[in-house]
Amino acid sequence: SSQYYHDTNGVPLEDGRTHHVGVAKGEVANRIVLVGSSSRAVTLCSLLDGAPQFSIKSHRGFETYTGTFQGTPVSIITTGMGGPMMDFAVRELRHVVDGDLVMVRLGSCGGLSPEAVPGAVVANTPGSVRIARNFDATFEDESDANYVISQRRAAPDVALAQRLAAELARDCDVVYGLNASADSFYDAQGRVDANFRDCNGNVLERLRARGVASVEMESCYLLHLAAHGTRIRAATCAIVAANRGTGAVVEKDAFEAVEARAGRAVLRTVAALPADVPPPPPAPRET
Ligand code: R1P
Ligand code: URA
Repeated sequence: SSQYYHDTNGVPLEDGRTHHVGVAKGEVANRIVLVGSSSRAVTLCSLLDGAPQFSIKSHRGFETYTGTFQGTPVSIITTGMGGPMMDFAVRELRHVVDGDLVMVRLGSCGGLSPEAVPGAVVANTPGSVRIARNFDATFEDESDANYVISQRRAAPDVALAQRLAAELARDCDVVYGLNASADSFYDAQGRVDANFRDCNGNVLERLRARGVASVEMESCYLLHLAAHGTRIRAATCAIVAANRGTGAVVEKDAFEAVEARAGRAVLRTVAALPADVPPPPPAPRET
């Protein structure tokens, strides 16, 4: 038919494909690695058994690659940047995959703790909080009201997060730490830009006081949706691009080498976890 899409009050489909991620049933494996960038997806695809059997790029910039890793079907999917993009990915992928879903994000992040040095990988075993610009604040001074940090943290699937941390530790410099997902790369991550009145001078120290080791933009959304979704097990980790305390930035070659090592660890993690085993009984998934 000529309708733009069907099911506007649910998950809109056009010709069986989700409207934004652009995938249909049968095209996505139930073990998924989520990455921010195309280049990281290319690196991970090079670690598969061969060229992906299926790939598609959506008109909204999502890329999906489905193949096998050591014989197990996996999908590598780019989310782009930000919470709303992760929201599209998690919801639309859940819609087209039957049964248990295992989702691991391999991101990049800023390091807040001294241990989170450039090139290290932060395994978010404690999960993630969220920090966001407060549109009800006046931004007249450096008030804590300017940025809202969630009191609750979104926790990962315990078994998956532990497996991920163990696999990463085989090949990478791993830090175990709480993440904060910000609604911007800039103001909510304490960056300074003279062109905007962000009044964010205390943001990083507030995050450190909460025990935050890393800051990026999507993990909290994935973990929170998984914890409130149907049969979704999720965990996250991110490669430190720069330490915000020292200002040290990773070398490009070193970053790409860690993407490959961490990528293999993440693929081993999703492939190894028995997806058809139910998650542990209702332990608190948020505290
Ligand atoms: C910002 O540079 C981007 O890098 C981080 C942030 O979460 C944000 O998406 O992750 P990715 O490298 O996975 O995109
Ligand atoms: N991604 C982020 O969101 N922040 C950083 O500092 C680095 C990567």
